[in-house]
Amino acid sequence: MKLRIVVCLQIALLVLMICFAAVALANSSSEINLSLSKSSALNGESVTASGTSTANAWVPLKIVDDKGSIVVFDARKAEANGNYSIDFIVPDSDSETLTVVVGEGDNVAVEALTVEEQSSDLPGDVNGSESVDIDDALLIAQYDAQLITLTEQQLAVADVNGSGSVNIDDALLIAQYDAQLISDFPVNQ
Ligand SMILES: [Ca+2]
Ligand SMILES: [Ca+2]
Repeated sequence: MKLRIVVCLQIALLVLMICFAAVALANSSSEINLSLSKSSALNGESVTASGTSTANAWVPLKIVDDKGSIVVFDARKAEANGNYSIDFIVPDSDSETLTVVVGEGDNVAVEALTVEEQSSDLPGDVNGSESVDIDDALLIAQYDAQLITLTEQQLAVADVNGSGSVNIDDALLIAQYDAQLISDFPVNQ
């Protein structure tokens, strides 16, 4: 069922792209260009895509994640001098890199946007979710088992007992906190 929806969406997308291509062929258009206000951003941050296109023409913008799914779609009209500007919010996604595409048909411009890791100063919040729960404990357990690596920032918040190292003791404290057996961490006391 889910697959069928995906296939339908892909067909719809294809039809849409063909329509855009047909419109682009019908109108002689100026070459579009694109620049982003930043090349890397956090989820939820605002980024501005701007550049020049055909005067008074609609500029479609889409953002594609690293699995090829469109995660943002928007369109703005270019001004009489061809300038356009589109603000978008970096969507919540697992992608490390998003591809920003403006224009239509074969007149498109593409820029890459790096999604920065969420980071948090909250003791115990290893995954940067702004809350401390069992997911954070699991990350530390995986780190302790040398299955994953953690960034310096993550290691700093992971050491909840203030021992100077990050290991299963910290994970256990977070698990206890998650189970409401303790209400604070030694590092906060
Ligand atoms: Ca967390
Ligand atoms: Ca520790």
